[in-house]
Amino acid sequence: MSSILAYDLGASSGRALLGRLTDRKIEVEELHRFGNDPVQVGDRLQWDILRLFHELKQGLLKAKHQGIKLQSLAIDSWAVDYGFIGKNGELLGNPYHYRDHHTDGVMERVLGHIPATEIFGRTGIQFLPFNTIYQLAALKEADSPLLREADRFLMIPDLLRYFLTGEMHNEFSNATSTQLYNPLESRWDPELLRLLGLSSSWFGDVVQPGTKVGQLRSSVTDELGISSVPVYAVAEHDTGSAVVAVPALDRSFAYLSCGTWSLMGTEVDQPVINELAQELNFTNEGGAYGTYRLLKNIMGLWILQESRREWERAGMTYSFPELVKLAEQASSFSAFIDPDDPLFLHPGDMPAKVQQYCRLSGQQVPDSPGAIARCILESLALKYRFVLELTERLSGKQFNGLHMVGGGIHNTLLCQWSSNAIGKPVWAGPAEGSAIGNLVVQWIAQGELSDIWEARKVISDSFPVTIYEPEQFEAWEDAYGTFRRVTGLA
Ligand code: LFR
Repeated sequence: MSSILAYDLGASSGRALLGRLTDRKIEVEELHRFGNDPVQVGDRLQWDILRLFHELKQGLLKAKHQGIKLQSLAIDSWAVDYGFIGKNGELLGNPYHYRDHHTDGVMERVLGHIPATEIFGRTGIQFLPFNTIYQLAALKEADSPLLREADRFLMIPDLLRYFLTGEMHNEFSNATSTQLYNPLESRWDPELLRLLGLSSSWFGDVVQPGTKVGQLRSSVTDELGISSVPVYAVAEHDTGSAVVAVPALDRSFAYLSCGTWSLMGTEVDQPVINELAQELNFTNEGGAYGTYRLLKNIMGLWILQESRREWERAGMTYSFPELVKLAEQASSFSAFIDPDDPLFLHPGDMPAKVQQYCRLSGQQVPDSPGAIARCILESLALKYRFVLELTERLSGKQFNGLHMVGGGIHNTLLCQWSSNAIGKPVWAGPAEGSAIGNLVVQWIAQGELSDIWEARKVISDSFPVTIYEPEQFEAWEDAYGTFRRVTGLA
Protein backbone atom coordinates (compact mmCIF):
# COMPACT_ATOMS: atom_id res chain seq x y z
CA MET A 1 0.00 0.00 0.00
CA SER A 2 1.41 3.43 -0.83
CA SER A 3 1.64 6.14 1.78
CA ILE A 4 2.84 9.69 1.95
CA LEU A 5 4.90 11.25 4.68
CA ALA A 6 4.49 14.55 6.53
CA TYR A 7 7.29 15.81 8.73
CA ASP A 8 5.96 18.31 11.23
CA LEU A 9 8.57 20.03 13.39
CA GLY A 10 6.98 21.62 16.43
CA ALA A 11 8.33 23.13 19.62
CA SER A 12 7.55 20.13 21.81
CA SER A 13 8.67 17.49 19.28
CA GLY A 14 9.21 16.63 15.65
CA ARG A 15 7.17 13.88 14.06
CA ALA A 16 7.06 11.87 10.86
CA LEU A 17 3.44 10.99 10.15
CA LEU A 18 2.31 8.55 7.51
CA GLY A 19 -0.86 9.37 5.67
CA ARG A 20 -3.07 7.00 3.73
CA LEU A 21 -6.14 7.91 1.73
CA THR A 22 -8.56 5.06 1.13
CA ASP A 23 -12.18 5.46 -0.02
CA ARG A 24 -12.03 9.18 0.79
CA LYS A 25 -10.97 8.52 4.38
CA ILE A 26 -7.65 9.73 5.78
CA GLU A 27 -5.68 7.63 8.19
CA VAL A 28 -2.67 9.03 9.97
CA GLU A 29 -0.06 7.00 11.78
CA GLU A 30 2.94 8.25 13.70
CA LEU A 31 6.03 6.63 12.26
CA HIS A 32 8.71 8.48 14.17
CA ARG A 33 8.83 11.06 16.97
CA PHE A 34 11.93 12.92 18.05
CA GLY A 35 13.02 15.81 20.23
CA ASN A 36 13.31 19.31 18.80
CA ASP A 37 14.90 21.11 21.72
CA PRO A 38 16.86 24.24 20.91
CA VAL A 39 20.43 24.28 22.18
CA GLN A 40 21.85 27.15 24.22
CA VAL A 41 25.53 27.76 23.46
CA GLY A 42 26.94 30.73 25.33
CA ASP A 43 24.49 33.56 24.82
CA ARG A 44 22.81 32.09 21.76
CA LEU A 45 19.79 29.80 21.48
CA GLN A 46 20.14 27.72 18.31
CA TRP A 47 18.51 24.99 16.25
CA ASP A 48 20.05 21.52 16.43
CA ILE A 49 19.65 21.36 12.69
CA LEU A 50 21.94 18.46 11.78
CA ARG A 51 20.39 16.26 14.46
CA LEU A 52 16.99 17.06 12.95
CA PHE A 53 18.23 16.05 9.51
CA HIS A 54 19.45 12.80 11.10
CA GLU A 55 15.93 12.28 12.52
CA LEU A 56 14.31 12.90 9.12
CA LYS A 57 16.51 10.10 7.79
CA GLN A 58 15.54 7.89 10.72
CA GLY A 59 11.92 8.36 9.64
CA LEU A 60 12.81 7.15 6.15
CA LEU A 61 14.63 4.15 7.60
CA LYS A 62 11.61 3.21 9.70
CA ALA A 63 9.43 3.36 6.58
CA LYS A 64 11.90 1.07 4.82
CA HIS A 65 11.96 -1.43 7.72
CA GLN A 66 8.16 -1.57 7.73
CA GLY A 67 8.07 -2.24 3.98
CA ILE A 68 6.27 1.04 3.27
CA LYS A 69 6.55 2.42 -0.23
CA LEU A 70 6.56 6.21 0.00
CA GLN A 71 4.82 8.11 -2.77
CA SER A 72 6.04 11.54 -1.61
CA LEU A 73 7.04 13.60 1.40
CA ALA A 74 6.97 17.19 2.64
CA ILE A 75 8.08 19.21 5.68
CA ASP A 76 6.44 21.93 7.75
CA SER A 77 7.70 23.81 10.77
CA TRP A 78 7.29 27.09 12.60
CA ALA A 79 7.98 30.26 10.67
CA VAL A 80 10.57 33.07 10.73
CA ASP A 81 13.75 31.01 11.31
CA TYR A 82 16.28 30.47 8.53
CA GLY A 83 19.80 29.44 7.61
CA PHE A 84 22.35 30.84 5.16
CA ILE A 85 24.08 28.72 2.56
CA GLY A 86 27.61 29.69 1.56
CA LYS A 87 29.11 29.76 -1.92
CA ASN A 88 30.30 26.16 -1.54
CA GLY A 89 26.70 25.01 -0.98
CA GLU A 90 27.19 24.33 2.74
CA LEU A 91 25.17 25.64 5.66
CA LEU A 92 26.86 28.53 7.47
CA GLY A 93 26.63 28.16 11.25
CA ASN A 94 23.61 26.91 13.18
CA PRO A 95 20.31 28.71 12.59
CA TYR A 96 19.30 30.90 15.51
CA HIS A 97 16.07 30.17 17.34
CA TYR A 98 13.56 33.04 17.28
CA ARG A 99 13.27 33.02 21.08
CA ASP A 100 16.93 34.01 21.31
CA HIS A 101 17.72 37.46 22.69
CA HIS A 102 19.73 38.69 19.69
CA THR A 103 16.66 40.58 18.40
CA ASP A 104 16.03 42.44 21.68
CA GLY A 105 15.37 46.10 20.84
CA VAL A 106 16.10 45.61 17.12
CA MET A 107 12.52 46.06 15.88
CA GLU A 108 12.30 49.41 17.67
CA ARG A 109 15.58 50.54 16.09
CA VAL A 110 14.52 49.42 12.59
CA LEU A 111 11.22 51.27 13.01
CA GLY A 112 13.27 54.34 13.92
CA HIS A 113 14.53 54.55 10.35
CA ILE A 114 11.88 52.69 8.31
CA PRO A 115 8.33 53.81 9.18
CA ALA A 116 5.99 51.05 10.33
CA THR A 117 3.46 52.05 7.66
CA GLU A 118 6.13 51.44 5.01
CA ILE A 119 6.92 47.94 6.30
CA PHE A 120 3.28 46.99 6.86
CA GLY A 121 2.16 48.54 3.56
CA ARG A 122 4.73 46.47 1.67
CA THR A 123 4.27 43.17 3.50
CA GLY A 124 0.97 43.11 5.42
CA ILE A 125 2.78 41.26 8.22
CA GLN A 126 2.27 41.96 11.93
CA PHE A 127 5.07 43.43 14.01
CA LEU A 128 6.65 40.69 16.08
CA PRO A 129 10.14 41.32 17.45
CA PHE A 130 11.42 37.97 16.19
CA ASN A 131 10.33 38.31 12.55
CA THR A 132 13.10 37.36 10.13
CA ILE A 133 13.48 40.98 9.07
CA TYR A 134 14.60 41.90 12.62
CA GLN A 135 16.75 38.77 12.96
CA LEU A 136 18.61 39.84 9.80
CA ALA A 137 18.80 43.45 10.99
CA ALA A 138 20.34 42.12 14.23
CA LEU A 139 23.06 40.36 12.21
CA LYS A 140 23.68 43.60 10.34
CA GLU A 141 23.99 45.58 13.59
CA ALA A 142 26.41 42.99 14.95
CA ASP A 143 28.39 42.97 11.68
CA SER A 144 27.99 39.20 11.58
CA PRO A 145 30.50 37.38 9.35
CA LEU A 146 27.55 35.27 8.16
CA LEU A 147 26.43 38.18 5.99
CA ARG A 148 29.78 38.35 4.24
CA GLU A 149 29.77 34.63 3.45
CA ALA A 150 26.08 34.19 2.64
CA ASP A 151 25.06 33.14 -0.84
CA ARG A 152 21.48 31.90 -0.34
CA PHE A 153 18.80 32.35 2.29
CA LEU A 154 16.57 29.36 3.15
CA MET A 155 13.83 29.05 5.76
CA ILE A 156 14.11 25.94 7.98
CA PRO A 157 11.89 23.62 5.88
CA ASP A 158 13.57 24.97 2.70
CA LEU A 159 16.89 24.12 4.28
CA LEU A 160 15.98 20.59 5.31
CA ARG A 161 14.44 20.04 1.87
CA TYR A 162 17.72 21.23 0.38
CA PHE A 163 19.63 18.71 2.51
CA LEU A 164 17.27 15.99 1.25
CA THR A 165 17.17 16.94 -2.44
CA GLY A 166 20.16 19.16 -3.20
CA GLU A 167 17.75 21.78 -4.62
CA MET A 168 17.21 25.26 -3.18
CA HIS A 169 13.75 26.80 -3.30
CA ASN A 170 11.98 29.38 -1.14
CA GLU A 171 8.44 28.33 -0.28
CA PHE A 172 5.67 30.96 -0.32
CA SER A 173 3.91 30.60 3.07
CA ASN A 174 7.17 30.81 4.97
CA ALA A 175 8.54 33.55 2.69
CA THR A 176 5.64 35.82 3.70
CA SER A 177 6.38 35.29 7.41
CA THR A 178 9.78 37.00 7.04
CA GLN A 179 8.14 40.45 6.69
CA LEU A 180 10.33 40.93 3.61
CA TYR A 181 7.95 39.56 0.96
CA ASN A 182 5.53 41.82 -0.88
CA PRO A 183 2.28 39.91 -1.56
CA LEU A 184 0.89 42.70 -3.73
CA GLU A 185 3.84 42.46 -6.11
CA SER A 186 4.44 38.72 -5.57
CA ARG A 187 8.15 39.14 -4.89
CA TRP A 188 10.70 39.78 -2.17
CA ASP A 189 10.36 43.50 -1.56
CA PRO A 190 13.36 45.18 -3.26
CA GLU A 191 12.92 48.46 -1.39
CA LEU A 192 12.88 46.87 2.08
CA LEU A 193 15.93 44.78 1.17
CA ARG A 194 17.69 47.92 -0.01
CA LEU A 195 16.79 49.94 3.09
CA LEU A 196 18.09 47.14 5.31
CA GLY A 197 21.23 46.58 3.26
CA LEU A 198 20.34 42.94 2.51
CA SER A 199 21.41 41.44 -0.79
CA SER A 200 18.50 40.52 -3.07
CA SER A 201 20.61 37.74 -4.60
CA TRP A 202 20.21 35.68 -1.40
CA PHE A 203 16.47 35.34 -1.99
CA GLY A 204 15.40 32.88 -4.66
CA ASP A 205 12.26 32.38 -6.70
CA VAL A 206 9.28 31.62 -4.52
CA VAL A 207 7.44 28.33 -5.09
CA GLN A 208 3.79 27.79 -4.19
CA PRO A 209 2.54 25.05 -1.85
CA GLY A 210 1.78 21.98 -3.93
CA THR A 211 4.86 22.26 -6.16
CA LYS A 212 7.09 19.25 -6.65
CA VAL A 213 10.51 20.53 -5.73
CA GLY A 214 12.84 17.59 -6.17
CA GLN A 215 13.64 14.00 -5.34
CA LEU A 216 15.67 12.48 -2.54
CA ARG A 217 19.29 12.92 -3.61
CA SER A 218 21.61 9.97 -4.12
CA SER A 219 23.65 10.68 -0.96
CA VAL A 220 20.45 10.05 1.05
CA THR A 221 19.15 7.05 -0.92
CA ASP A 222 22.61 5.42 -1.01
CA GLU A 223 23.18 5.93 2.72
CA LEU A 224 19.77 4.49 3.62
CA GLY A 225 19.55 1.89 0.85
CA ILE A 226 16.15 3.14 -0.35
CA SER A 227 14.68 4.27 -3.68
CA SER A 228 14.22 7.94 -4.36
CA VAL A 229 11.02 9.68 -3.28
CA PRO A 230 9.49 12.88 -4.75
CA VAL A 231 9.64 15.85 -2.38
CA TYR A 232 6.92 18.52 -2.37
CA ALA A 233 6.64 22.05 -1.08
CA VAL A 234 3.44 22.37 1.00
CA ALA A 235 2.32 25.26 3.22
CA GLU A 236 5.60 24.83 5.06
CA HIS A 237 4.69 27.36 7.71
CA ASP A 238 3.00 25.00 10.18
CA THR A 239 0.16 27.46 10.82
CA GLY A 240 -0.50 27.56 7.07
CA SER A 241 -0.82 23.78 7.01
CA ALA A 242 -2.98 23.80 10.16
CA VAL A 243 -5.45 26.21 8.56
CA VAL A 244 -5.63 24.08 5.40
CA ALA A 245 -6.86 21.30 7.72
CA VAL A 246 -9.71 23.28 9.32
CA PRO A 247 -12.82 21.20 8.52
CA ALA A 248 -14.92 24.19 7.49
CA LEU A 249 -17.34 24.12 4.61
CA ASP A 250 -17.13 27.75 3.49
CA ARG A 251 -14.66 30.59 3.87
CA SER A 252 -16.39 32.66 6.55
CA PHE A 253 -14.97 30.71 9.46
CA ALA A 254 -12.83 31.69 12.40
CA TYR A 255 -10.03 29.40 13.53
CA LEU A 256 -7.68 28.99 16.41
CA SER A 257 -4.59 26.93 15.72
CA CYS A 258 -3.84 25.90 19.26
CA GLY A 259 -0.42 24.67 20.34
CA THR A 260 2.67 26.32 21.71
CA TRP A 261 1.25 29.44 20.01
CA SER A 262 -2.43 30.27 19.63
CA LEU A 263 -3.05 31.72 16.19
CA MET A 264 -6.51 33.16 15.74
CA GLY A 265 -8.11 34.64 12.65
CA THR A 266 -9.95 33.98 9.44
CA GLU A 267 -9.07 33.01 5.89
CA VAL A 268 -9.21 35.70 3.19
CA ASP A 269 -8.60 35.79 -0.57
CA GLN A 270 -6.56 38.99 -0.54
CA PRO A 271 -4.30 40.48 2.11
CA VAL A 272 -6.06 43.11 4.20
CA ILE A 273 -3.50 45.91 4.31
CA ASN A 274 -5.05 49.02 5.80
CA GLU A 275 -4.72 51.35 8.79
CA LEU A 276 -6.97 49.32 11.05
CA ALA A 277 -5.10 46.06 10.35
CA GLN A 278 -1.83 47.79 11.21
CA GLU A 279 -3.26 49.44 14.31
CA LEU A 280 -4.64 46.12 15.59
CA ASN A 281 -1.36 44.45 14.57
CA PHE A 282 -2.99 41.74 12.48
CA THR A 283 -1.01 39.81 9.91
CA ASN A 284 -1.66 38.50 6.41
CA GLU A 285 0.38 35.33 6.15
CA GLY A 286 0.39 33.56 2.82
CA GLY A 287 -1.33 30.19 2.64
CA ALA A 288 -2.10 27.49 0.13
CA TYR A 289 -4.08 28.13 -3.08
CA GLY A 290 -3.94 31.92 -3.02
CA THR A 291 -5.39 32.24 0.50
CA TYR A 292 -4.12 34.50 3.26
CA ARG A 293 -4.45 34.12 7.00
CA LEU A 294 -5.72 37.33 8.51
CA LEU A 295 -4.73 36.50 12.05
CA LYS A 296 -3.12 37.56 15.27
CA ASN A 297 -0.56 35.68 17.35
CA ILE A 298 -1.54 34.93 20.95
CA MET A 299 1.23 33.61 23.19
CA GLY A 300 -0.60 30.32 23.71
CA LEU A 301 0.22 27.25 25.77
CA TRP A 302 3.90 28.20 25.78
CA ILE A 303 3.34 29.94 29.13
CA LEU A 304 2.00 26.75 30.68
CA GLN A 305 4.60 24.54 28.96
CA GLU A 306 7.40 26.73 30.28
CA SER A 307 5.88 26.81 33.76
CA ARG A 308 5.78 23.03 33.75
CA ARG A 309 9.43 22.94 32.70
CA GLU A 310 10.33 25.28 35.57
CA TRP A 311 8.44 23.20 38.15
CA GLU A 312 10.15 20.08 36.81
CA ARG A 313 13.52 21.77 37.23
CA ALA A 314 12.53 22.48 40.84
CA GLY A 315 11.74 18.78 41.34
CA MET A 316 7.93 19.02 40.95
CA THR A 317 6.93 16.98 37.94
CA TYR A 318 3.39 17.30 36.64
CA SER A 319 1.91 15.88 33.48
CA PHE A 320 -0.32 18.23 31.47
CA PRO A 321 -3.48 16.37 32.53
CA GLU A 322 -2.36 16.74 36.16
CA LEU A 323 -1.85 20.47 35.72
CA VAL A 324 -5.25 20.82 34.09
CA LYS A 325 -6.81 18.97 37.02
CA LEU A 326 -5.07 21.25 39.52
CA ALA A 327 -6.26 24.27 37.54
CA GLU A 328 -9.80 22.98 37.66
CA GLN A 329 -9.61 22.65 41.45
CA ALA A 330 -8.17 26.16 41.98
CA SER A 331 -10.54 29.05 42.58
CA SER A 332 -11.92 30.81 39.55
CA PHE A 333 -11.19 34.29 38.18
CA SER A 334 -8.70 35.22 40.94
CA ALA A 335 -6.10 36.88 38.73
CA PHE A 336 -5.44 37.45 35.01
CA ILE A 337 -2.47 38.09 32.76
CA ASP A 338 -2.26 39.45 29.25
CA PRO A 339 -0.60 36.38 27.69
CA ASP A 340 0.92 38.67 25.05
CA ASP A 341 2.88 40.81 27.45
CA PRO A 342 6.53 40.75 26.19
CA LEU A 343 7.47 39.43 29.64
CA PHE A 344 6.32 35.97 28.57
CA LEU A 345 8.09 35.70 25.19
CA HIS A 346 11.48 34.33 26.23
CA PRO A 347 12.24 31.15 28.18
CA GLY A 348 12.97 31.51 31.90
CA ASP A 349 11.14 31.11 35.24
CA MET A 350 7.59 31.45 33.88
CA PRO A 351 5.70 30.94 37.19
CA ALA A 352 7.66 33.85 38.68
CA LYS A 353 6.81 35.99 35.64
CA VAL A 354 3.09 35.21 35.98
CA GLN A 355 3.29 36.15 39.66
CA GLN A 356 5.22 39.32 38.85
CA TYR A 357 2.54 40.34 36.31
CA CYS A 358 -0.23 39.81 38.88
CA ARG A 359 1.66 41.66 41.59
CA LEU A 360 2.45 44.67 39.38
CA SER A 361 -1.15 44.90 38.20
CA GLY A 362 -2.38 44.96 41.80
CA GLN A 363 -4.06 41.56 41.76
CA GLN A 364 -4.02 38.61 44.09
CA VAL A 365 -0.79 36.68 43.40
CA PRO A 366 -1.42 33.01 42.49
CA ASP A 367 0.72 30.95 44.84
CA SER A 368 0.43 27.34 43.74
CA PRO A 369 0.88 25.45 40.45
CA GLY A 370 -2.89 24.97 40.26
CA ALA A 371 -3.63 28.67 40.78
CA ILE A 372 -0.95 29.68 38.27
CA ALA A 373 -2.21 27.16 35.69
CA ARG A 374 -5.77 28.42 36.20
CA CYS A 375 -4.69 32.03 35.79
CA ILE A 376 -2.89 31.16 32.51
CA LEU A 377 -5.75 29.09 31.03
CA GLU A 378 -8.54 31.50 31.98
CA SER A 379 -6.49 34.42 30.64
CA LEU A 380 -5.92 32.58 27.35
CA ALA A 381 -9.63 31.88 26.93
CA LEU A 382 -10.46 35.53 27.62
CA LYS A 383 -7.76 36.74 25.24
CA TYR A 384 -9.35 34.48 22.59
CA ARG A 385 -12.59 36.38 23.02
CA PHE A 386 -10.79 39.71 22.70
CA VAL A 387 -9.02 38.66 19.49
CA LEU A 388 -12.15 37.03 18.04
CA GLU A 389 -13.96 40.34 18.45
CA LEU A 390 -11.08 42.15 16.72
CA THR A 391 -11.16 39.59 13.88
CA GLU A 392 -14.86 40.26 13.37
CA ARG A 393 -14.32 44.00 13.42
CA LEU A 394 -11.47 43.87 10.92
CA SER A 395 -12.89 41.29 8.52
CA GLY A 396 -16.49 42.49 8.68
CA LYS A 397 -17.52 38.84 9.20
CA GLN A 398 -19.70 37.47 12.00
CA PHE A 399 -18.72 34.07 13.32
CA ASN A 400 -21.19 31.70 14.90
CA GLY A 401 -18.50 29.55 16.48
CA LEU A 402 -14.80 28.84 16.51
CA HIS A 403 -12.84 26.00 14.91
CA MET A 404 -9.96 24.87 17.11
CA VAL A 405 -7.24 22.66 15.62
CA GLY A 406 -3.85 21.49 16.89
CA GLY A 407 -2.45 19.60 19.86
CA GLY A 408 -3.86 22.16 22.32
CA ILE A 409 -7.35 20.69 21.84
CA HIS A 410 -6.31 17.71 23.96
CA ASN A 411 -6.74 20.23 26.77
CA THR A 412 -10.53 19.86 26.99
CA LEU A 413 -10.75 22.37 29.85
CA LEU A 414 -9.25 25.05 27.63
CA CYS A 415 -11.71 24.15 24.83
CA GLN A 416 -14.66 24.44 27.23
CA TRP A 417 -13.41 27.67 28.75
CA SER A 418 -12.82 29.10 25.26
CA SER A 419 -16.44 28.37 24.41
CA ASN A 420 -17.57 29.91 27.71
CA ALA A 421 -15.47 33.01 27.12
CA ILE A 422 -16.65 33.64 23.54
CA GLY A 423 -20.24 32.59 24.33
CA LYS A 424 -20.33 30.47 21.16
CA PRO A 425 -19.66 26.85 20.28
CA VAL A 426 -16.14 25.58 19.81
CA TRP A 427 -15.64 22.83 17.23
CA ALA A 428 -12.43 21.06 18.19
CA GLY A 429 -10.50 18.93 15.73
CA PRO A 430 -8.36 17.65 14.20
CA ALA A 431 -5.51 17.67 16.71
CA GLU A 432 -2.91 16.84 14.06
CA GLY A 433 -3.84 19.96 12.07
CA SER A 434 -0.44 20.83 10.61
CA ALA A 435 0.46 17.29 9.57
CA ILE A 436 -2.96 16.73 7.96
CA GLY A 437 -2.73 20.04 6.08
CA ASN A 438 0.73 18.98 4.91
CA LEU A 439 -0.63 15.61 3.70
CA VAL A 440 -3.67 16.93 1.84
CA VAL A 441 -1.64 19.48 -0.14
CA GLN A 442 0.52 16.58 -1.35
CA TRP A 443 -2.61 14.61 -2.32
CA ILE A 444 -4.10 17.59 -4.15
CA ALA A 445 -0.82 18.02 -6.05
CA GLN A 446 -0.99 14.36 -7.07
CA GLY A 447 -4.62 14.60 -8.19
CA GLU A 448 -5.91 12.35 -5.38
CA LEU A 449 -8.08 15.20 -4.07
CA SER A 450 -9.47 17.88 -6.34
CA ASP A 451 -9.01 21.03 -4.23
CA ILE A 452 -8.89 22.48 -0.72
CA TRP A 453 -12.69 22.28 -0.30
CA GLU A 454 -12.80 18.62 -1.15
CA ALA A 455 -9.84 18.12 1.18
CA ARG A 456 -11.67 19.90 4.03
CA LYS A 457 -14.75 17.74 3.44
CA VAL A 458 -12.64 14.57 3.53
CA ILE A 459 -10.91 15.82 6.71
CA SER A 460 -14.27 16.51 8.34
CA ASP A 461 -15.46 12.99 7.39
CA SER A 462 -12.25 11.38 8.66
CA PHE A 463 -11.69 13.03 12.03
CA PRO A 464 -14.40 13.51 14.64
CA VAL A 465 -15.00 17.06 15.82
CA THR A 466 -15.84 17.57 19.51
CA ILE A 467 -18.44 20.27 20.11
CA TYR A 468 -18.26 22.44 23.22
CA GLU A 469 -21.31 24.59 23.99
CA PRO A 470 -20.91 27.75 26.11
CA GLU A 471 -21.69 27.52 29.83
CA GLN A 472 -21.80 30.05 32.70
CA PHE A 473 -21.96 32.94 30.29
CA GLU A 474 -22.76 35.56 32.96
CA ALA A 475 -19.73 34.69 35.07
CA TRP A 476 -17.44 34.72 32.03
CA GLU A 477 -18.95 38.00 30.86
CA ASP A 478 -18.06 39.59 34.23
CA ALA A 479 -14.61 38.03 34.14
CA TYR A 480 -14.06 39.49 30.67
CA GLY A 481 -14.70 42.98 32.05
CA THR A 482 -12.19 42.44 34.86
CA PHE A 483 -9.68 40.86 32.46
CA ARG A 484 -9.81 43.90 30.19
CA ARG A 485 -9.49 46.30 33.09
CA VAL A 486 -6.48 44.67 34.75
CA THR A 487 -4.67 43.98 31.47
CA GLY A 488 -5.43 47.39 30.03
CA LEU A 489 -6.86 45.84 26.84
CA ALA A 490 -9.23 48.49 25.63
C1 LFR B 1 3.44 28.48 15.26
C2 LFR B 1 4.26 29.55 14.55
C3 LFR B 1 3.53 30.85 14.40
C4 LFR B 1 4.68 31.80 14.28
C5 LFR B 1 5.58 31.28 15.35
C6 LFR B 1 7.03 31.60 15.20
O1 LFR B 1 4.17 27.31 15.40
O2 LFR B 1 4.68 29.10 13.28
O3 LFR B 1 2.64 30.91 13.30
O4 LFR B 1 4.34 33.15 14.46
O5 LFR B 1 5.39 29.87 15.31
O6 LFR B 1 7.53 31.12 14.00
